[in-house]
Amino acid sequence: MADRIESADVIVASPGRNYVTIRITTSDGLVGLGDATVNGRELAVASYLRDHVAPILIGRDPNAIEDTWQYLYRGVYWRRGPISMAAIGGVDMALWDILGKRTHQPVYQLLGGRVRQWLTTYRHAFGWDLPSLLDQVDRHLADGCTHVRVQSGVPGLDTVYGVSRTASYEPAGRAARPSEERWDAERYIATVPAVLAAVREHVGDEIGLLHDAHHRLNPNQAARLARAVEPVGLYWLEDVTPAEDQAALEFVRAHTTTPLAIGEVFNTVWDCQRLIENRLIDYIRCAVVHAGGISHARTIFTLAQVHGVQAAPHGPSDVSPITLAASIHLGIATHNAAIQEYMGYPDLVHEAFPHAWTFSSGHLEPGEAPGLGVDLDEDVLRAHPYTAAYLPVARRLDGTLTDW
Ligand code: CS2
Ligand code: MG
Repeated sequence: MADRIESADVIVASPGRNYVTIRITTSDGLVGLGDATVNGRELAVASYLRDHVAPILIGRDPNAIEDTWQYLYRGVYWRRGPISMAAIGGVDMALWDILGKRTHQPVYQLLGGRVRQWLTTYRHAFGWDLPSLLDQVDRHLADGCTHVRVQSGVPGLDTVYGVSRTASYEPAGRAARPSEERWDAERYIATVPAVLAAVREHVGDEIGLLHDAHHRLNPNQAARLARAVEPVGLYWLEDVTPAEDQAALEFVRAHTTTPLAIGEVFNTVWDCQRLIENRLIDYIRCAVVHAGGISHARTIFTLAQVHGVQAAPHGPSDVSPITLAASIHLGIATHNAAIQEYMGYPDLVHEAFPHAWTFSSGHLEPGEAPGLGVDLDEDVLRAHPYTAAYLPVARRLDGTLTDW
């Protein structure tokens, strides 16, 4: 009898931070892994998978990757959104992983083979003040990086997106409720251009500098910031406005030549079709896990290629090393993949998810292991159970709720 999906189990654990993993096993003993982590809503995805997806996967053909994607997307009627698309993303990654193991091929080969030898990456540098920020920038450059994302403190604000008072940055606080932060866009806009200019002065013109506005500006504020940083020559300015307001980027695009990137909160090609087809952005940033897996991220990146938009998959520490592996395999085989975000992981995460992919001298490489090349250390995962953690909520100085 042809092989069938025999079991699908969901592992929620917290080796340093919460991750959701789906493990699919076939009747001929192959095991595939997929990441289904949604930062701050992990249990929702775990339930979606355990209660509604795993039972209907049993008995299906593990080789029918596209049919399974359509079965889980169109077959559910209530479609799109981060929870369902991360669940589908996890299943999709696991099935590609299985196919690679069955054919003894790394996934990038199943996707058409290499278009490049390695993936250029960008790392995160942050600092409350300029000296501490430049110190982090210098460390990444010394490590061989050619692109660095730069986030700084803002005078008068106790918290700012992307900046930590410790050496590492994890936005999801372990607590039963989200923390609350105060935000002021005008103070931020008044601060950032000078910081970015100082970093440009420090690193010279050859280094790619990126900055993430994290969905916090209105269209006019976004256009003002994008224009103010034009002399810096950014590689990109990310998430200048709330992503669901695609029309906002028409306004911003009309006022600046600063390259624009967006997409980490998008879950399907229909969320960004207008942005891509009208060339309102230069980089589409969907995360493989949150955009329905390798199969659908490839759809998005292919549409982007048609319209001259480049792919730059989201790669924060709150997607697991399985998503990063999938991103690297997809990026190595995708012509318009420009750069891969690599925030890095604490040692415990690398221990929990042993992986064939490697990072060195600013480059990511997939390795040659069959499938995605990631495994699970179940002892480490068992020793670090899920702990409730939530992304912060942001309010303006007058208390109005705003975008974090
Ligand atoms: C950020 C993310 O890396 C990025 O570009 O926007 O780290 C984002 O803040 C987190 O994924 C939220 O969980
Ligand atoms: Mg971002």
